[in-house]
Amino acid sequence: MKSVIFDLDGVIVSTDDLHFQAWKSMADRNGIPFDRQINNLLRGVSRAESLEIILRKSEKSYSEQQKQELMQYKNDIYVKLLDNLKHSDILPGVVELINRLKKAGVKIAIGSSSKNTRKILQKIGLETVFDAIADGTEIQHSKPDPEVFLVAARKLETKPENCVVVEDAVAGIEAAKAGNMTAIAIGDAASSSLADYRVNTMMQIAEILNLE
Ligand code: G16
Ligand code: MG
Repeated sequence: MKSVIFDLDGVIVSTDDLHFQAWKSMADRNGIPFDRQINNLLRGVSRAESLEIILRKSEKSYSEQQKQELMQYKNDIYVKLLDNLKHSDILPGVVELINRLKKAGVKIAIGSSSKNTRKILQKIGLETVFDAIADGTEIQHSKPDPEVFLVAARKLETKPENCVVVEDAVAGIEAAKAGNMTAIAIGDAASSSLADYRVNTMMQIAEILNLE
């Protein structure tokens, strides 16, 4: 029996625009060019690595302490924006797929780079639905390193080769494959040549898994 590990942002709920607004505010305040194209590079990437990508466009160099302050500034705005998230923000097909997986006895987990995972799940009303949650607070290395998915597999008490990862980020597909898992790409991640399957809808995942 396979287990399914879901990425959070971009798979269960889309917080892309909220990340954009918060980073944009930080960048504008510091005179750093930032647009949606750069925001797209941050998908699935940790907060600290996201800041490094943004600062490539800056002419100034920043100390570790200043970087911490910039991240804190961004996260304070982001967390306030998360307050508006609600159950209806869950992406199409997710609740139906989760119900079918549960009915079939398939274990499900979250594997997210976000340190705000618990808050997001709570806001959308899915905090008690998953058998395991692995997030950015528990790992040293973010995607494309497989660490977060390996933590999820360990919590599910399942071998990595029995895990199927659902991801919207290329870095996440790389992480799943580095962890010896099956990788299903949705959205942007479809451009990854490493993906085992590419889907447009959640229901296609039920077909891949042969759910009744
Ligand atoms: C998510 C987002 C990334 C974000 C990262 C860290 O990852 O896709 O854009 O930078 O979390 O978020 P936070 O600042 O809340 O810790 P995932 O893995 O859920 O797609
Ligand atoms: Mg994602």
